[in-house]
Amino acid sequence: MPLSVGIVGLPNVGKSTVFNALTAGKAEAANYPFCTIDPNVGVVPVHDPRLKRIQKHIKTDKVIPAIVELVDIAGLVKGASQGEGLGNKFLANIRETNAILMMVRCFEDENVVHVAGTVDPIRDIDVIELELVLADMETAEKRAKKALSGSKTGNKEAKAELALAERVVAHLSAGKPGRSLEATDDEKAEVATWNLLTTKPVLYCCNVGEGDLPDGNAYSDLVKARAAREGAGVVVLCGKIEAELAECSDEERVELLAGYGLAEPALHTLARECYRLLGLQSYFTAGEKEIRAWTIKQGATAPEAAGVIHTDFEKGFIRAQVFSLADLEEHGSEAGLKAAGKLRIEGKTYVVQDGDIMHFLFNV
Ligand SMILES: Nc1nc2c(ncn2[C@@H]2O[C@H](COP(=O)(O)OP(=O)(O)O)[C@@H](O)[C@H]2O)c(=O)[nH]1
Ligand SMILES: [Mg+2]
Repeated sequence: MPLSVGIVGLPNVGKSTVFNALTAGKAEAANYPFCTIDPNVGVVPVHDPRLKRIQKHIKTDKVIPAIVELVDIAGLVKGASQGEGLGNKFLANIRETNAILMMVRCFEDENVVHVAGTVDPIRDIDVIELELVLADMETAEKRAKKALSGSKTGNKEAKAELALAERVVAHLSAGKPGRSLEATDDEKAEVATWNLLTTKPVLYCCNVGEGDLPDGNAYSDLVKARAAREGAGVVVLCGKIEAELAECSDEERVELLAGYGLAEPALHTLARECYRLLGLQSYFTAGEKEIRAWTIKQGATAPEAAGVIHTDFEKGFIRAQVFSLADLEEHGSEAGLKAAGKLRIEGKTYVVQDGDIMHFLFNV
């Protein structure tokens, strides 16, 4: 199961607009056999400028980017945790994802109804967060109840879990999300197994008006300030324009982007940020047949990285040959790298760095 990001927000904030624009690049993602059929689940290529830079020095037939999986979750409304507007079902959909992309309406448009009547991104974030907190309280209270019966028999572990669950309930009762709970690493690992909604990492996406690019507006500034306090990331985009950019030809795109003062579609940034939000990073393989980005967890070792290509590569791992993009650019080719002593040999304990270019040696 690939890790996925759920797009969460009030109705009519631009979730589906952005989801559809993101998944419009189907041709590229079609390389992937697990490309999903569900209309609410999409596979999005992670545009990585490093792939083009590698291609400048290593001629290849095809370039395959990494992908990230996104889920378009139906809009939540106030009362969702009590079942309002199919809320329970939508909260269950969020539970199946690994991170949350919180879409926030920062555009004025009298033709697009706002469920609360006015544009107010901070209030909207609070409404959504409260529903997630309430759903988590139910989960944590159930945990506490279960641990309570276990602790009555004198079970030490159950006692510890009861204390932890009670702390989590108190924290949530104060309206705070689970991710801001102060706890030891062990406690956090325990809470992670409860699969709370508010411990999932969050990225804010401000959907601003066409005239507000590239920097956003007063509304998105409020979201940025909040995100900074929480240590969360923010991407500013205009859903309407991104939808246009996804549809048009390459030449038109260049012109449109320049007109709005954008270096690239904001969706490229968004996909990269989602990837990072999931704790993922890429290493590359590069040869005549293909240059490809492979997805690993941050902190993965060389054999684990090899295992992403094929389990046999992990089982029979002998060593890896590694070089960096910077060194490739300096020395121009693998032969040049070799002559300069820049082809490193790494063993089983090597922790792969984001952007490493690797060959694996293995036996089966
Ligand atoms: N003016 C404007 N309208 C937008 C923008 N993004 C989405 N909309 C409109 O807002 C409405 C709701 O969008 P949708 O993506 O379906 O919202 P969802 O309910 O969050 O999935 C649609 O009529 C969109 O055309 C935007 O950036 N600017
Ligand atoms: Mg929608």
